[in-house]
Amino acid sequence: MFKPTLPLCRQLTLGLLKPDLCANPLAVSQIHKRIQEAKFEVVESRDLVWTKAEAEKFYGEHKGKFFFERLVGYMTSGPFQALILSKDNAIKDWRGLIGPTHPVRAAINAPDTLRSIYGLTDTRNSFHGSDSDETAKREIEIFFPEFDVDQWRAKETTSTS
Ligand code: IDP
Ligand code: MG
Repeated sequence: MFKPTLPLCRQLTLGLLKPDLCANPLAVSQIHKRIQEAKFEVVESRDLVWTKAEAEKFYGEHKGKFFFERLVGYMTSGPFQALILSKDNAIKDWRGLIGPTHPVRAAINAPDTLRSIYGLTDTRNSFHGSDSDETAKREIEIFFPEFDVDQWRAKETTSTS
């Protein structure tokens, strides 16, 4: 029998508060306030430090680019925070809240965004956000191996249909 299903709206994304930001506890608490105001639910949160190999693996798609070594050095420079965030359209909304990759461009084109306010340079841009459902699942499972993304999505679909 045909069973109509509503489109899945509530999404998960993986956010990172990068090491430059986490060196400043006041900034971290300001960010969490912005996260709350933007109606994201923080599903899981974890503070960690990366090895060089972990950073190289996560950013494997950028291997060979001129900024790769700098990026790996930055991401291994100190503790940072990984967040599973949930909201309708979480992927697009989180990337919207953090803003364009390059903080100087963000300051010109999207001055209210977090990278515009907190980002330091093209590399040290303070935030990460997944760019698709597939990437979100892969990235969440890197930081939260015990979190079952498929199960969460199945439950969300059932409860909204
Ligand atoms: P995104 O983080 O906005 O998705 P990506 O292109 O995936 O941007 O780049 C990953 C990370 O690499 C950025 O967040 C930033 O830290 C760094 N990066 C990207 N482009 C540049 C650049 O042109 N110069 C220096 N660092 C860069
Ligand atoms: Mg990216």
